[in-house]
Amino acid sequence: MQLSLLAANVSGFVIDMIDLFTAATMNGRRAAFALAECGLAHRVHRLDLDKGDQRKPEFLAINSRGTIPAIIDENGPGGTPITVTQSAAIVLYCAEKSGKLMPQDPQRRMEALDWFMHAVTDLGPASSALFQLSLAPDKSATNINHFERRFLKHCSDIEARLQGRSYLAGEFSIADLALYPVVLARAALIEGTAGHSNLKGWKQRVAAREQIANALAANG
Ligand SMILES: N[C@@H](CCC(=O)N[C@@H](CS)C(=O)NCC(=O)O)C(=O)O
Repeated sequence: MQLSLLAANVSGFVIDMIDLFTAATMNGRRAAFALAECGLAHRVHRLDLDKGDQRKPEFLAINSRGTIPAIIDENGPGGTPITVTQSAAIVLYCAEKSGKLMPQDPQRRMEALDWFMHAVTDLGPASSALFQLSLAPDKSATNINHFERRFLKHCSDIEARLQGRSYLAGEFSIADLALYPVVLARAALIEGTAGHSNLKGWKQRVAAREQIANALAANG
């Protein structure tokens, strides 16, 4: 990990540049996709989690919890620097800063927030539980089956919501952005499960979005 200059300065003009500290994980991708979809200029600092970059003093000075993602925006609210260290908060920060990803219509806006929370507080933790089980010394088939069924129950709710809709709030929003990295992380489980055709179609639509595809190709 290399911490470079936090604000680029060309011919006296400060470029509005955000520093992203990330890795190719569900939460890291969420932040990378948000910056890309919102068209916010950013520099990527990749951390090697296996080598423990997240526990190095220079990164702990950015996020004392020692987890990615984190962003530093030297040109934060009121022109003052800000650090944001939760993937969902980074999505909201990018949406607010850019005016993108949040529907203008009040009804749709609330729906976007509702499904955003579903992705972040229901599907995300269910996926993380499966990840933790894969690391556990005792890989109990009963436990894995329990959490897979829990994850797929949430997928069924998404499936119903996508009936007759291209995106969760009718237009591409924070909700789809937050959900996509979770679906990527559990792609094998979803693809290996019969049905869920709305969800599988949605996954293809999101994958085809230029900014998402570019961010995935660049950052993994
Ligand atoms: N709630 C946080 C979770 C962040 C998190 O757990 N990040 C993981 C990677 S996805 C991490 O940095 N793990 C390294 C570690 O815990 O040592 C978020 O959504 O950003």
